[in-house]
Amino acid sequence: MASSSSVSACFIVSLVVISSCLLIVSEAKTSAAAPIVNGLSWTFYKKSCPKAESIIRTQLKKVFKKDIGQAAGLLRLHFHDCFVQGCDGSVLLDGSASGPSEQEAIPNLTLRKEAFEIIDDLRERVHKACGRVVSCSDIVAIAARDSVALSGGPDYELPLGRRDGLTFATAQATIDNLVPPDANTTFILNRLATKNLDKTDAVALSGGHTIGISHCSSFTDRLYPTQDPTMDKTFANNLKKTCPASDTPNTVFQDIRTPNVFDNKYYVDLMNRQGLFTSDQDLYTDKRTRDIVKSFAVDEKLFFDQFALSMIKMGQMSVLTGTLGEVRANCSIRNPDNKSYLASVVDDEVTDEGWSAEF
Ligand code: HEM
Ligand SMILES: *[C@@H]1O[C@H](CO)[C@@H](O)[C@H](O)[C@H]1NC(C)=O
Ligand SMILES: *[C@@H]1O[C@H](CO)[C@@H](O)[C@H](O)[C@H]1NC(C)=O
Ligand SMILES: *[C@@H]1O[C@H](CO)[C@@H](O)[C@H](O)[C@H]1NC(C)=O
Ligand SMILES: CC(=O)N[C@H]1CO[C@H](CO)[C@@H](O)[C@@H]1O
Repeated sequence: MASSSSVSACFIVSLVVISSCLLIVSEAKTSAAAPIVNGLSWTFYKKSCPKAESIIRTQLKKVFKKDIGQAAGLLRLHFHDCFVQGCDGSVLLDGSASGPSEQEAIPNLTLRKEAFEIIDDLRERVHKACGRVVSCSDIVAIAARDSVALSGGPDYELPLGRRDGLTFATAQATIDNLVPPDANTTFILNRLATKNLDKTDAVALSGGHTIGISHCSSFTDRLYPTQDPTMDKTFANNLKKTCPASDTPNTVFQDIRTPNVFDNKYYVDLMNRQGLFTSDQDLYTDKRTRDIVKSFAVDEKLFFDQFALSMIKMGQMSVLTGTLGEVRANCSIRNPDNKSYLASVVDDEVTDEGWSAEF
């Protein structure tokens, strides 16, 4: 961890000159980035599951070697989890007899099935190593970070310690909290403002569309019956070939330049009027966000640094910490109120003293 190694560097230096120690400490905080909410910590699993992050990364390297497309699915899963009811793993919960869940809402119908399977497989691996200590919501956050890093994007430390929610979000809450692809910039900025995300966050986070795919139905409103005049004509004609009708079950890449690489080409696409959704292209059309798009298109490092900051911010929205929520034994269902069930799935969670010592 950046923070712990810089603390020891500080100790050694402080024997010599105290002023350079202070300098190192403040630099370390900047590089660890972003303020963090109460209850999360940069070193949360240091004692209880020190290998958690390396187990996840090692496994995801194998998964992506077979199919790099899964990285996009995992990144999007974290976004959906956080926007609806906070980053509490609610997106993973199966619906129940009591009504439709987040999973059954329209936007979720295009979440990849494999993403859910990968998350629960990671959970099983981590719980085998450490017991039921690491939450599903943290695993989703780590997997999203690793998806970005292993696709060529920025790598960054994550504050951890999220707990899993006890309730799934309704299908209506999902629609009310996510952003539809036909949204304009006003809609996006207003909705993100309700989550304390500003226009720079909006433009940076939309850069997640530098990887992954989309189904025809998500953008054919820009092709039929009338073609969106803000869309490049050659680009539109190619989309029409793949999507001759809005219900064609085909998919296209979101970033035509480098579809599987996490880079800043998404913004170059926008400047060439090759953004796939209205929500993408309007960020370049709208005066309030246009210069941010341009700045990311010409400076990849600027985008990477901002993306990491915005992801850390998004990843802390309405998190449950401390004794709130639980650590699920199965990411798809909340823990049954049954001690022998929990004992039968995995070792029991470490004692309260065990994890509270992490703060
Ligand atoms: C501004 C709001 C956003 C809108 C309107 C939006 C909309 C969409 C839509 C409609 C799709 C395609 C679904 C399909 O047809 O298969 C999609 C895919 C995707 N989105 Fe977003 N999204 C937004 C923000 C984000 C954010 C913040 C991230 C992550 C940081 C993200 C990451 C992704 C990824 C990686 C995919 C590809 C998924 C895959 O290949 O399975 N999106 N998004
Ligand atoms: C943006 O979309 C909203 C509806 O969501 C609409 O009322 C508004 O007129 C649109 N603004 C512009 C500038 O197109
Ligand atoms: C988790 O729960 C789901 C839903 O009940 C079930 O289908 C699945 O087999 C469970 N997974 C494990 C690893 O027990
Ligand atoms: C508790 O879990 C055990 C082990 O899975 C199961 O055999 C038992 O039926 C469960 N009891 C209740 C009351 O759900
Ligand atoms: C990818 C995924 O899990 N999607 C779910 C969305 O909701 C439907 C209906 O419940 C589920 O069957 C899907 O599995």
